Amino acid sequence: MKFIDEAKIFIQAGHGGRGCVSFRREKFVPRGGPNGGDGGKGGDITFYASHNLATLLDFRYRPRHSAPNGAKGEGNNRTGRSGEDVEIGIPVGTVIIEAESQTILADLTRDGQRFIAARGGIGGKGNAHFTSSTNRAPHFAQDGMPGEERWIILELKLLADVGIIGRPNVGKSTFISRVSAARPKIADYPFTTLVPNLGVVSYGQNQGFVIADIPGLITGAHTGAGMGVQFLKHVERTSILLHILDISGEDYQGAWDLYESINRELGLFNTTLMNKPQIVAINKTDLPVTRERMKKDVDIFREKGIEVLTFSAVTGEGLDEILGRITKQLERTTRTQEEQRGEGKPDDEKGNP
Ligand SMILES: Nc1nc2c(ncn2[C@@H]2O[C@H](COP(=O)(O)OP(=O)(O)OP(=O)(O)O)[C@@H](O)[C@H]2O)c(=O)[nH]1
Ligand SMILES: [Mg+2]
Repeated sequence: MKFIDEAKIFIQAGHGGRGCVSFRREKFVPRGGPNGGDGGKGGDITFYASHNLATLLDFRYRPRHSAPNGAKGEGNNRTGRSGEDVEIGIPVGTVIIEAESQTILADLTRDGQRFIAARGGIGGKGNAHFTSSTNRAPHFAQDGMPGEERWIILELKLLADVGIIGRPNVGKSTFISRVSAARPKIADYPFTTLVPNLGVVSYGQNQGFVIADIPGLITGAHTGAGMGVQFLKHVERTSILLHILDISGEDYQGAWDLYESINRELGLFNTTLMNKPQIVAINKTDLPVTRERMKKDVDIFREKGIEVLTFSAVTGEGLDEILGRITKQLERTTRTQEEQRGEGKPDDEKGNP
């Protein structure tokens, strides 16, 4: 299945039906009163988030969606039938943006969450509404109101706890395949991963967490080099980043260099990404060249106050420690978020007098 994370579509809700002009006709009643019913309401266009959907691909094939109009009112005070609402499924994590103003209308982050994106017009009133002391037989009725219409942009941003970043070929996909059931393509060339992959990791007694593996980044990615930075939006919502380094390459100039060049790209894309806590880890410790170089690299990072983990996604060495570290960091982040919201501890434990 092709992964599409952006789509521009046009939505048109149904128009309200016209009200009816009609008069009662009964035997022996020469001039009956007005009995024209109201028009029916036009159908709404509603989006709902579903865990069963993973891509916005369908919208590329079908960029226009409209809901039916309400039916005209009828005689005998009968209201016209309402146009049926149209319900459109989108993947959980999709942001709905109004194209013209670029305002975010909704962000559907929970399964089943709904948003009415275009409201159907209400039906016009029939002539039965318009009798007055001076006009007992009104010959007019209202038109229905037009349904709302607008261009909107759907933008899918995956929901994961941890985002893996790094240059191509460092072993991001190998890592996720070792710690979760995700089975992305792995190969000995850059840009093997072309779309993000999600993996669910169960670790310890906790409920586990979700990891996102995205295509590799290179210097100049923010200007479109390589796969560009478009996929970074999928790690925007993660709590932490796992930054994987590979120091076994021939063009190796020290791990700090590699680390900084990726962080620069992050910052140029979006500064909030740069401020996310990062767990830094050097992969491929099974290779002699990596083992040879890593001690110095680890020391350089330590001098700058950053602790670097080392692991081998192939042999599994060091993986457990990484998962433990991620779990701890996630707990810490959750706690901070709760504290910021003033949840968690009761008042008397907060150190208040
Ligand atoms: N020796 C060794 N090779 C590894 C290790 N982890 C990954 N590799 C190899 O490195 C190459 C790249 O691995 P991937 O997992 O595809 O790398 P990636 O970071 O996902 O690459 P892109 O998707 O292109 O960004 C593959 O040939 C892997 O077999 C490791 O721990 N040791
Ligand atoms: Mg990959």
